[in-house]
Amino acid sequence: MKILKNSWKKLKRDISERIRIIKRDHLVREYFKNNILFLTFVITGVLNSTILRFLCMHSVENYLSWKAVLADTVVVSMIGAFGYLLKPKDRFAYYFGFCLFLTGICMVNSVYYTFYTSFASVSMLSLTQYIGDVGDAVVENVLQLKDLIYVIAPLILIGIHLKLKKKNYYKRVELKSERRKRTFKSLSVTGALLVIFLVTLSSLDVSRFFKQWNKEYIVMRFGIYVYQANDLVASVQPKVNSMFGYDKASREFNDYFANVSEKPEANQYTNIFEGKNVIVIHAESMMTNVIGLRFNDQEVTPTLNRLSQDGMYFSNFYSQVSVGTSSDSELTYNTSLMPTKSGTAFVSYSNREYIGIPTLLNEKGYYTFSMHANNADFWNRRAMHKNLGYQRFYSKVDYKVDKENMIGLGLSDKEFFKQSVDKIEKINQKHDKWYGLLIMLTNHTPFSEVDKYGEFPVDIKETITNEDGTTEEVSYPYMEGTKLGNYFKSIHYADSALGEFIDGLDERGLLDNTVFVLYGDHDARLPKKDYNRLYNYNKETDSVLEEEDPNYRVFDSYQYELGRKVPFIIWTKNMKDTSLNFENSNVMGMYDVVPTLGNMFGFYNKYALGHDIYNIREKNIVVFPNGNWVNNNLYYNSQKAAYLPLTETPISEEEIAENTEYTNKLLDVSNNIIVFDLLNEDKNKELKEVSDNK
Ligand code: GP9
Ligand code: MN
Repeated sequence: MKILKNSWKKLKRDISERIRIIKRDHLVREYFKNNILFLTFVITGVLNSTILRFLCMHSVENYLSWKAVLADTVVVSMIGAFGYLLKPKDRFAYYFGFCLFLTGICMVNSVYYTFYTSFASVSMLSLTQYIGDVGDAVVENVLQLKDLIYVIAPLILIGIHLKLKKKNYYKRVELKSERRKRTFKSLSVTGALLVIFLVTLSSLDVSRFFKQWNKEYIVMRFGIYVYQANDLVASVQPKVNSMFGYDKASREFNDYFANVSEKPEANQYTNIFEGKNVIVIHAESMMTNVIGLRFNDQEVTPTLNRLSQDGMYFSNFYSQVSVGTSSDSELTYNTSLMPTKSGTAFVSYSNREYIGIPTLLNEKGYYTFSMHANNADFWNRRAMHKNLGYQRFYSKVDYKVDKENMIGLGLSDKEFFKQSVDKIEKINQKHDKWYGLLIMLTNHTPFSEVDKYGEFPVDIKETITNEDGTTEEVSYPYMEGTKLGNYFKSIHYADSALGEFIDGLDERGLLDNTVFVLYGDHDARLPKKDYNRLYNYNKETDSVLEEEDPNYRVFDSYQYELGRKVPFIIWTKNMKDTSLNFENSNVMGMYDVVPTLGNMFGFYNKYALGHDIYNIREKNIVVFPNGNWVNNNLYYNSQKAAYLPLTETPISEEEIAENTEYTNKLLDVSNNIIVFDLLNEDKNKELKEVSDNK
């Protein structure tokens, strides 16, 4: 009896389960039937974006990136949800219009990517030279079949539309309340997907989204539609920023430069390098604190040590970057202007007028070029290098990039330099005087490809003698396995690449009449706790010394800020033991490079914000984009309104107030120069006439 009862129960359960499934399937089918237009719109929109990633980025990881698929789904279904607010008869026009728009985005980007290995930007359309370039590109290649594949979306939508028309779908009557309900339901699902998307974002995703220097990354994680919307906002922002306040900005600008001389002030270094060729190294994430550092008696950076010992070495030199990192340091190095307060000069303000070192050297008969074996559109360099005056920008397409030669972001520095020597040799044969900037890449965060950097142990090795007289080698982990330790391995690689480059140039006689300049572009943003381990390692316990320990070295936030110094070196082959071979330890910033080098090479930019270090000497001050500043006496933190004295010299309240005011003024003037395009004489003449006539 009991068995019978149980079997009956089981049967009942099975039957109800089946009914539920049938019901559910029915519901699903119903849903598909009732929402076929919306779903077609969403699926084809997501499909197009996926095809675009597939055709452009050729890697499974990229085109099947679920984050991008999710983001695309959110965007397209959000647009789609509002279609339900319309009466059924008007719905097709709505979906079709948006479908064409989204298809257009995919097509334009597909064509653009073929030419520029990057995604399109709305801001580029405001650059006339770009319209020319892109226009030509489109005309020449309009027949590429792959760019037409995206029309599949509107075609499918038309197909579905015709079917629905036959079935009288559009004649249905839907009450306003029902339409609202359907919109709300679709938006709720979209909202849930959005939440899932947002919570899965990493901090790297978020930071790259806002910085916008790596468009491929944004497309890979956020999809093409979010990328384009993000790009649109970023393109409009500079226009909004420059809409108000021109008169005040222009007045302050004129006041600021009123007493600046039209000619440079001469000193003992004036024109010492006039007419010489120049090689400038933009050393990615190279910091001063590696100079002289050793592990197990091996130098971390033998090349850098040699250059700093045999050349003119500025040991108290700071980079002044903001969120634009590499590009900000290129801006300040070339123009002596500070990074902008919002956005980045390279990405948001590339159509402004700049006075760059290359432009000034072009005027002196130099041939100028830049080299970076990475995507030309990273940090919008294609446009900005041209704007700064580089006559030729050698980018990834000019290099042979094989899988075996890749480390981290792209072509390894060793291979980059090797191929660059050939190019420089050709340039040297063709041009009398030349100036070239080479941007390194391998020593880039996260410094994780340690197996590719070559052997460089950062442990502590010791030989101990046992009681029986035998010896054995012991090792304490020390910096092994830490990010800072990996950084040392990476910088050791970059340094050896640099060494090979110098040797390569020398072998071809390219150093004989050349001045070699090197700057670290910014610090490597390494964890404070790793520095603490570097300076306070207790090998007995394999941990950090207690703060009470007499050997404990304080490494607080001030030490961290001061430790962000980067090297700046001017070196020539025969400088060793001459009057130019010395260390200058006055505080100096990237913005002092234009006036300092200008004096040596005989060019001048009246609108430089820094100073020739040989005129200002120990009175110099370096301001940072966040309002902090440092001079030889103290480091001032503007957020905390606190400072760290660096010498015994007494510090007065007035000195702090004066320097803080100077910093704020300088940052304002610099920002206004870029936002209001104040170095553009033609434009400003026009604006002045308009305001005079008011
Ligand atoms: C990109 C490279 C790195 O091409 O210069 O830029 P960063 O991340 O240092 O700004
Ligand atoms: Mn950089």
